[in-house]
Amino acid sequence: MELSPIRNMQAAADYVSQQPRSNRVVIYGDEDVDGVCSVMIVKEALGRLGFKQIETLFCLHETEGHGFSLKALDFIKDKAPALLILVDLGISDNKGIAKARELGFEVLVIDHHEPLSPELPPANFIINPKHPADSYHFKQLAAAGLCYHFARWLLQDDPDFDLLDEQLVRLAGLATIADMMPLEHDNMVIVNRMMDLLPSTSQVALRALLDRYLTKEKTLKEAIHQIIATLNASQVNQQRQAESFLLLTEDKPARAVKIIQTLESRWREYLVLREEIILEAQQRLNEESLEEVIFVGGENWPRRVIAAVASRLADEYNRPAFVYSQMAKMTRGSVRSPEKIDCVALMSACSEHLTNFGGHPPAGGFEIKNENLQKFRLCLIENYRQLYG
Ligand SMILES: [Mn+2]
Repeated sequence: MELSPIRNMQAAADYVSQQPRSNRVVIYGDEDVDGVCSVMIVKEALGRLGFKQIETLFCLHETEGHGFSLKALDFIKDKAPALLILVDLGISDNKGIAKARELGFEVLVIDHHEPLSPELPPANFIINPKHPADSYHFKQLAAAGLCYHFARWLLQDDPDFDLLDEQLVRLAGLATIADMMPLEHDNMVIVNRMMDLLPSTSQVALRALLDRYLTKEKTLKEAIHQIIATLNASQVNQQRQAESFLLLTEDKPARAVKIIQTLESRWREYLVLREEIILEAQQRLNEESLEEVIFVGGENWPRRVIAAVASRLADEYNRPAFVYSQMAKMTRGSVRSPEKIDCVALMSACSEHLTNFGGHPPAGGFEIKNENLQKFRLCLIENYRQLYG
């Protein structure tokens, strides 16, 4: 595979390579599988380069939403001066990044989300194919795919890179599937290599997961989806450590199996909860006349199920589904839309009502003050008619 020509890959890799190895590095990532794999890839690469002080932390979705918030910065501010690497988030976190620079962090953003405003955050380097100045032809890499390419830049002179390369591409491939990125171009190369290399892995957690899921009746693809489902049941604790990260970095098989069992039992609880909420949503939709855009939610609908509920409703009713969880003042929601309908475009057209939003054409998320919910709903319907009616 060639070194990726994505903008800033080389410049950022040169910059990192020139840092004294005793410098502190903080890697901060999203809590989902893509974020966790991204953190792992960057951590492995920097460790291989000889960095001694690497800390890894994750975003608390449930309470802070997506991104690098001022609260997150508060948590890490004592670690400055340091190199702060934000992965799978950061591209729209102008405030948090500006403040981090003031506090003495040098900031590298490796993100694949669409920038929400034309003004980009004041990071030292931004790697994001969706950056307006990036001319790379393929924009749909997962964050872990970007991190993998970055690792290749960092370790291009390492004579023993091959073994590590296999380890990293497995993570990048899993993340690409978990993030539902289109399986074409670079993604296809990464995912095909992962499929070839996964069954032979000796990495403790992946080995334990495969031993459980890759049974005689199951295809490799099915086993991979089960691995991702288990990893997705992970939570982040108050120290901002993600269980899935602890699992994937565990080197004792018995302990890995214990973490897997915890995640599996949480996954089963999650499935029950998800079906309850889907049923409630369907009942409500069937009582009312169906609109072009599904907009449904509830007070304290658990945030971790709403993305899956949106996905089910979008499939079943074949229209964009906005599903939300309403809290005291704020509401957070997830969107899924059928093929050819761009949910980010719909939200952009109504962004005046939102406090935050983001995502890709088929899947996204939003954050809104409760008082604007109905205005947002009407705006979505109106714009849907204009764009797709
Ligand atoms: Mn991602």
